[in-house]
Amino acid sequence: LGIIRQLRQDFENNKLEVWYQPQLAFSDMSLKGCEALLRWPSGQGNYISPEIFVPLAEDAGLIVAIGQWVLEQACQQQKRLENQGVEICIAVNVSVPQFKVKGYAQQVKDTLLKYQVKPKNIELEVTESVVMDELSMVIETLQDLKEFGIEVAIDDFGTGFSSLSYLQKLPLDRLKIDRAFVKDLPEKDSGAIAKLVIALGAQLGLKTIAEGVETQAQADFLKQLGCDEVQGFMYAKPMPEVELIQYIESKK
Ligand code: G
Ligand code: G
Ligand code: MN
Ligand code: NA
Repeated sequence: LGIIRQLRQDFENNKLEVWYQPQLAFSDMSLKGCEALLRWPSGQGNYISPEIFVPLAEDAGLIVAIGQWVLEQACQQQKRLENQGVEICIAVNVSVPQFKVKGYAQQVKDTLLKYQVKPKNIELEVTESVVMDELSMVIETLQDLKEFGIEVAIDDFGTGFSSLSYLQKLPLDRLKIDRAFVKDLPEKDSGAIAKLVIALGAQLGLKTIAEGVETQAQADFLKQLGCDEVQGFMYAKPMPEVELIQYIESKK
């Protein structure tokens, strides 16, 4: 079976999973949100990496349906947690083909309304490739969603090939510092880049979140530069819902 046929079949048979990775405030290490991350089980507790199958699903157009399903899962998860007294924002990754669907903004709004999720509690993560693809269309869609109250983050910031000019055109709330710039901290060159991105965020009135933080030295460096939030294996790995609830309980 081709990998796409298998993916489509598993998606239709409800075999895909959404895991959640906590995002914490540097100020008090409180839980601010979670990033929703797709997981495709391949048997015996193994998973095929989204880095492999997401690009294939994008090419096959399958990401449109899967992406909508992830959003619905995230909305339901957000609501379940809120009903248990834990109000956090869930971030969802959005691919280029999803933006190209006519009426995408309305579809997102309808989904949030369906699950009665407050727009500020859902964040869309877009990469520079989304922005590069069709800037004016993306700006319009994001502005529409921003007016509705949804949060918008730039993912993998600094790793694409776009100019910085889009930063003033997009209705952004957060910059996500890619783990490529976190990995070698506090080494000199990555230190300079992390410092620049955090300062840029502050100047533009955007929050900054560092991804891929694995060591205390990296965390200390980022915190001291004024980075707002952190997401990384040092704090918590992506986990299924049951474990997320245990994690939240253990933090109380
Ligand atoms: O979970 P992991 O860090 O292995 O994810 C690798 C990449 O897969 C992420 O950088 C992200 O861009 C992508 N990814 C994970 N889940 C989703 C999803 O629901 N939609 C899209 N478009 N990409 C995702
Ligand atoms: O590109 P995007 O930000 O969407 O991807 C998030 C990916 O980063 C997820 O696949 C997640 O598993 C991974 N990730 C999150 N924290 C860490 C970390 O501390 N170290 C490493 N190596 N990967 C991480
Ligand atoms: Mn992401
Ligand atoms: Na990233």
